[in-house]
Amino acid sequence: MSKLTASLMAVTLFLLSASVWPQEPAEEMRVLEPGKRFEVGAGIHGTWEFTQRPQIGMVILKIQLFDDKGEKISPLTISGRSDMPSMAGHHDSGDVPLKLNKSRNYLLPVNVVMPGDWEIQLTFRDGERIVLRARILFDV
Ligand SMILES: [Cu+2]
Repeated sequence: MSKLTASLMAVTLFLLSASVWPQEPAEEMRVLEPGKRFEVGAGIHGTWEFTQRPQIGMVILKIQLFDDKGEKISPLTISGRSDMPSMAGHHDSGDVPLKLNKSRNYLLPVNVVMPGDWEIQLTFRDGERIVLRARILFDV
């Protein structure tokens, strides 16, 4: 192999390994602040809110994604898993896909069965690829 071929291959491998998505260490899952936009990466940002103040019973989490022009977009799939951190596993919903409605809102019903601290772990995917893992914390 010529020196030129070898260096071209090295450059190609470097470019292939460089991702447009930020790396998100699983053990430091980012907390998404209420009412603030969060960066997903690759020109996508999002917001989240509950459709009403969280209370005992079914609450609906709504997530919206936007491009850098502020247009609402829906290129990703999102799943969410709710539980109480102080009672880990007791109310684990399992990983549930958010439903995309006609207004391009991603919706997740969360069954809040008791008062206390709650967490929703979110996974954002582009096809099969995980592009963001993050969590939402709230108290009821
Ligand atoms: Cu509990």
